[in-house]
Amino acid sequence: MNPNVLSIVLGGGRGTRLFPLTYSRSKPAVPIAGKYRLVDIPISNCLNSGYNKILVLTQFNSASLNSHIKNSYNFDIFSRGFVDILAAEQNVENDQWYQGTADAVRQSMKHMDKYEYDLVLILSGDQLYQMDFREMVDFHCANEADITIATIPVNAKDATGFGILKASEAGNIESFIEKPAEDILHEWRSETSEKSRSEGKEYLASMGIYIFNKKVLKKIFGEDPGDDFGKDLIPNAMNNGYKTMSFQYDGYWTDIGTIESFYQANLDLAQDLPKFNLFSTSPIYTRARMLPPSKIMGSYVQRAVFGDGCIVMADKIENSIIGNRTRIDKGSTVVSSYVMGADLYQPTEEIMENENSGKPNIGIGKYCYIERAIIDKNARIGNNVRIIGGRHLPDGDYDTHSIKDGIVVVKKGATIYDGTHI
Ligand code: ADQ
Ligand code: ADP
Repeated sequence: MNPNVLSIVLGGGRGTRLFPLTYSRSKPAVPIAGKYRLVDIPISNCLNSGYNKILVLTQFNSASLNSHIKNSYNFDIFSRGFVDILAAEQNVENDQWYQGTADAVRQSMKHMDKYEYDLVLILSGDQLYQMDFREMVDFHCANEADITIATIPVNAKDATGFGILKASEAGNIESFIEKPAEDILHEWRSETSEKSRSEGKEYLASMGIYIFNKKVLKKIFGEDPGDDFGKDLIPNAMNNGYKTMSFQYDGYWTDIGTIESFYQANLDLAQDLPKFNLFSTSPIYTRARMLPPSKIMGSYVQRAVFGDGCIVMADKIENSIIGNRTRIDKGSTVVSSYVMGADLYQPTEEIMENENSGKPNIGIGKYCYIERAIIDKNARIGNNVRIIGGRHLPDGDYDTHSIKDGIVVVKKGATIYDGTHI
């Protein structure tokens, strides 16, 4: 069995939970792990599974996402495949944005009809995981399912944020509830594996990864006006007798839709044995940039991941991700932070000129201390700046930075002048 699969990446609504990283770019274009973009994760999983017909649905067709996709996914292996962006568009029948995940796919059906496919694989754009979708497709076909949902055991604390389901031993989903309230959660407990139970994971959550038979999806769209898969289409389809299966996944998977989860998932990559393996035989694809190697001078470095083309003279870099083209000057310390880097190198004359006039250069200046922060691209951090995130800081949004869950997020291109303390 080798069905023809069309993959759809749900690239996000406004991405408000990731604000200010999504202030000037669409969610799929948010940089992760020092050299990738969020959208590279689901796209790479598709390509590594042999599925090379991919549509990315987004509300904001930003130049940044377009240029990333165009520059990254055009080599020979895609000769019969493609990665295309479908942005919400107004037309004669519809002048609305996508109203939800199902509506985004519904509105894209007319474009999807141009392609030959048997199955639609629907993926979220804000999750970090490595999964071979062929196993899920085989499971779907072997069970002659109408719909298959990838699922994972989670604990009670996380369960209220997910679609929770109960399935038979064979994997038939018997009931489903989107984001159950805390007071009824106990009714949704499942028999999970011994290992999961020992980790307190007694609930089976939907990973928001779905396979639909093409005909079934079209039929459901005709019957159900609902806007969301989790809230409307999935529970309704089950009630209407469509065969819905649970494909249980037991690898690493995490949602990175909030600043805190995004920060944690990034920093985890710098640990001894990260749960997400960047050094795997299944590569994460991204744009090939032809940057020079990174240069590090006189720094104490512990648990850090560097992108390409960095120039680092810092005293200390610890537990941090340092993105492409980052420049960190003498005497500075960066701890538990994600520095995204820069889009360009400033010419040496400009750097000298700024040093003389007191304007901070792109990167981190001299004698700074940065802890528990995300520094977005092209930010200019002057000399003797102290940014120390932590629970003592209340959430807030300011000209140059935002604070969420104690994490200080310096905005893209912001200038933090010499001597500033945050
Ligand atoms: P959520 O993640 O809360 O729950 P949602 O916010 O609808 O669901 O997002 C799913 C994906 O679709 C995300 O990648 C999001 O960015 C994207 N998306 C949302 N609205 C969109 C729109 N209008 N246009 C394009 N893309 C859009 C879902 C399921 C739960 C499941 C979790 C797992 O509903 O049942 O447990 O995913 O993370
Ligand atoms: P974002 O990461 O915020 O989505 P973009 O994708 O819009 O950023 O920008 C990245 C690209 O833009 C890079 O290829 C970089 O070469 C180019 N770029 C951005 N700003 C400048 C600039 N000021 N000068 C030259 N190139 C730039």
